[in-house]
Amino acid sequence: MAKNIVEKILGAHLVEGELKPGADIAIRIDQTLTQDATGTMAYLQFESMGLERVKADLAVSYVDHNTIQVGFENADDHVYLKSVAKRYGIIFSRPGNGICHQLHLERFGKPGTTLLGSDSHTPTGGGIGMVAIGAGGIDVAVAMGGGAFNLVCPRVTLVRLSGRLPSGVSAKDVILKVLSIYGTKGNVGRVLEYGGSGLSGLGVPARATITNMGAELGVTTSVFPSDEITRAFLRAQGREADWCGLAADAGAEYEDVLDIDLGALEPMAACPHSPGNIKTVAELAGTKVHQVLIGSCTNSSYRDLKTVALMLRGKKIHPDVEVGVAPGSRQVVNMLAQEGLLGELVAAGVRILENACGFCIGNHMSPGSNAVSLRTSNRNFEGRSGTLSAGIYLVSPETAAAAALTGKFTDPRGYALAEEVAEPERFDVDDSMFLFAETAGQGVPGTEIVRGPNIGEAPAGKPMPQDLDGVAVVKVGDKITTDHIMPAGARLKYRSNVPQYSKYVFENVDAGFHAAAAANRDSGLHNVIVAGESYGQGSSREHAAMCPMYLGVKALIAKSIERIHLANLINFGIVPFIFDAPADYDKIAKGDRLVIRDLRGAVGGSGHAAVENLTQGNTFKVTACLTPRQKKLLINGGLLSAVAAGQA
Ligand code: MIC
Ligand code: SF4
Repeated sequence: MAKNIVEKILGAHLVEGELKPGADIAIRIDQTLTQDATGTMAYLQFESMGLERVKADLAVSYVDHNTIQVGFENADDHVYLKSVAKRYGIIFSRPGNGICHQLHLERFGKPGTTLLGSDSHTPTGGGIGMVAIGAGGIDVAVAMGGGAFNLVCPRVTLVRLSGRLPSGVSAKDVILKVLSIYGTKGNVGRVLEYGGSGLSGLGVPARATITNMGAELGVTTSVFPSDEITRAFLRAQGREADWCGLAADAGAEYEDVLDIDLGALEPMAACPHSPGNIKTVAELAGTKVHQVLIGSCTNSSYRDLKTVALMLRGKKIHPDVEVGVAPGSRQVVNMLAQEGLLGELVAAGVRILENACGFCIGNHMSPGSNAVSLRTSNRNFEGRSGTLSAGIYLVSPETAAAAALTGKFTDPRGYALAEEVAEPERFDVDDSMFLFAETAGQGVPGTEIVRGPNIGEAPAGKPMPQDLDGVAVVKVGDKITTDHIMPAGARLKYRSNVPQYSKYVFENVDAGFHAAAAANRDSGLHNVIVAGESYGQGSSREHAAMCPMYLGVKALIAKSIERIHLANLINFGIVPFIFDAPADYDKIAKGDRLVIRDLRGAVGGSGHAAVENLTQGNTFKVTACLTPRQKKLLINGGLLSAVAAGQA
C-alpha cells in the first residue's frame, strides 16, 4: 500500500497499537534531547527510575536557556547536568555551544528516525525528515530509559508547495501563512507533511524554520522529505553517512491537502499577543518600531544571519531602534566571523548577543514600556518578553533587518538582496563543546552527581482521592499558554526548585493564586482549575502541571486542552476533564465549591462524571477521555508514582 512519510517512519517504529488516525499507539524513540530549563527535572526523574545508563541510541543534554547566571542557580544546574550526563552516557552540550534545536539539526539529526525532546520546538528536526516530537521531561526520561512514547496516531495533512519564494520573502512568511489559515487551536492530533514542486527552492534552514513553528499550530509535528537538498546539507556538515532518502509513495493518502503557491506569498507578521494573529507587513507599514531582535531556534541559521548582515552592510541602524542578533550556534558565530560578517553587524550598530535562547524566553533584552519589538522568534505571548505592556511582532529576518534600518515596519522587498544566500559547501565543524567521547551511550558508573543548593527533588504525586472535594481556585479564559501558567523569564532560574517556582504559578493572570491554592491544600481541600478553549498552548514545560500538582490541584475542567500539556497533566496526576456542554463553563465562578463523588470510579471507568457546584446549586457533566494506561497513571497519582508502584 502506498504510504506517506509519516506512516513510513511511525510504521518502522511502532511497538503498540494500530497505525490508524485517532488510535492510541506507542513508538520506539531513537534519539532524545533535553535542554537545561526542562532538563534538571527530567534527569531527577530519570535518576529516580534507578537505571544504570541511557538506552536510547543517542541522548543529548543541551544548556541554552538559563545561561544568564545572575546568582548561583543557573551554574548549579549546569554542573548537575554535566555530572548526570557523564554518569549515564548522555552527550553534554556545554553552555556557549548554542541552541538545542539548531545544534541538533547541525550535528545529530538523521532522516527517517524518531526524536523526543523536552522542548516544544523539537519538531525543528522535521526539516531533515525526522519525526521529531516535543514532550514533557518525564516522558523524555522514560524514552531515555528505553521506554516507548505513547501518542494518538495523527491525521496527516499534505501541505503542497508550488512555485518559488520571491526575493525578500522567506520561510518565516510561509509558516506565518500556514498559521493564518489554521490558527493556534484545533490542530491537536494532526501532522503536517510538506511536499510538492516548491520544495526544490527551500534549503534545510528554511524547512527547519517551517517545522519549528509548526509548534505554534499545536500539531504533533511537521515533516519534510529527505532529498538531495538534505543530503547536501548533511554532506556540508561532514555527515553524509547519516543521510537516507525519504519520500511519500506515489498515491500516498492524506486526510486533507493544503496548497500554497510560494510565489504568491508576501511578507507577514504575527501581531500581539498570539502567533496566530497574522497581518501582512504592508498592512503594518509605517508603524514605529523600538526594538529588533534576530535569532532564536526559528531563525538563527548561517543563512538567516548572513542575509541580515548583507542587508545591513555599509549602513547604520536607525537611531531610535535597538537591534540585537543572537546566533543559533558556535558554528554560525564562527562562520559569520570568518567571513567578516560579525564585523559588518557591529559596524552597523547591532548588539551581538550570546548564541543561546536569551531574549526569546524573556530572560534579557526586555523591551521598554509600551514598546514595539520585532523579533524573528516564534512566540509573542503577553508578558513573555518580560514587559507586560510591550507589543511583540514575529517576523522574518528580512522584515526585521528592514525595520532595523528604517525604524518602522517596512516591506523588506525594497531592501532584498539580489541573490539568495547560498548554503556553504562545507560548514565549520568543531564539536569540542560537546562532551561525549568516552561517555556516549555507556556512562561512567561511580561518577559523583553534583547537587548544589538549587537542585531540589522531583515531587511525586499522591494516589487519587476517592471523591473530589474542592474549590474552583482560578477561572481563566481561552488560549491560556503555559507561559501564563508558569512564567519563565526572570523566574526561569527556579526550574530545579519546585517549592520556590510554585510561588509564581499564574503570577501574571491571578496574583493571589499561590496563596489561595496553598491555603486550600493545607486545609484538606482539592484545587480545581477552570478554563476555556485550547488550555496549555505553547511550551512543553511540565512545571505548568508539576507546580499546580504541588499546590494541591487535582483536576482541570476546560473546553479543550492542547496535546503536550494534556500529557503533562496526566503525568502529574491532574485529571483533564472537558465540559460535555461548553456553555456549562458559565455555571462556575472563581471560589465555588465543587464536588465529584467517586472520582476514582469515574476516572477508572467511563471517564464521565457529574460535578456538583455547591455554591451555585447546580450540577453539570464532564468527561475525561483516557486510555487504560492514562487511567492507571492518574489513579496512582502520576507517572513517577506509577513507576514506583510498578504500575507504568
Ligand atoms: C519555550 O520556548 O517556551 C521554551 C522555554 O523553550 C519551552 C521549554 C521550557 O519552558 O523550558 C518549550 O518550548 O517547550
Ligand atoms: Fe529557546 Fe526560544 Fe527556541 Fe524555546 S523557542 S527553545 S526559548 S530559542
